Amino acid sequence: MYIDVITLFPEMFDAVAKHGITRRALEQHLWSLGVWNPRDFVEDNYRTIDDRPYGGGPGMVMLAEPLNAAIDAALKRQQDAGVAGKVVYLTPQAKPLTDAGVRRLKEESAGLVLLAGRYEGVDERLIEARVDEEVSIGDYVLSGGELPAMVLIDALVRLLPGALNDGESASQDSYSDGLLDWPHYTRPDDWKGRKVPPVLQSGNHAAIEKWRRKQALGRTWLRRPEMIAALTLNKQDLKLLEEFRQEQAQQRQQEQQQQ
Ligand code: 6GU
Repeated sequence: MYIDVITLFPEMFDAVAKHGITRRALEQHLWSLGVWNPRDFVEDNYRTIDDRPYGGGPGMVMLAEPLNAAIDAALKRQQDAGVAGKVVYLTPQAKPLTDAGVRRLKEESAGLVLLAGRYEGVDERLIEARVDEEVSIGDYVLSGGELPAMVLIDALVRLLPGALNDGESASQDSYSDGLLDWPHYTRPDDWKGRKVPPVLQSGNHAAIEKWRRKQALGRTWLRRPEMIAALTLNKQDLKLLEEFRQEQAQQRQQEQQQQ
């Protein structure tokens, strides 16, 4: 996958290029990263990339032309590699990204040009003329599109075949099946009086699998009921969820008796 980013802060992208799973995938050539600073596409001595908004008001607006030239350079890198890039603008004025949205972006295009804005925004005419899609990462405001672009990059790269090793990919499956993950434990088996659930040390793999499924269903029901409502659970899952509810009610009773 070809990813190019238009940003006034190219060094920020060291976070994905030089660390962790995204770095390893970059070294394996599963993806490539180009970073373009619109300032490098400005002729004037001050290298101006923004100006005051027409109509007045606070803040500054990014100029269309330096962004336009940077997008051209980014698309040329992708076209030279035989990839038709799609231009994505990271902005809080869009629908928030979902697991399905990340998978769709990955399938739709082998090339993405991510436009990370700063200040109050980008001249609307640049968006009309050059942007194919707008993406937000959630309903809160950040100071720029760089962190959202890196969130999108991380989510995309994890999906590329070979990016995760066997141990890493198991945990990934659990969100794509529409459920939250089950709880995890490691040594010691008693930490400050808190014990590991005995079933996990039983060696009974069927029982462990059943316990994990029950916990995933129960957690999702407790924390994200709307996710459970979106699923059609089979008989076995319905039974597990019912067991979880009963165990949970028992635990609450016990806690009340202790008080
Ligand atoms: Cl994509 N950009 C900014 N500036 N803030 C955000 C966002 C994007 N998504 C959520 N908040």
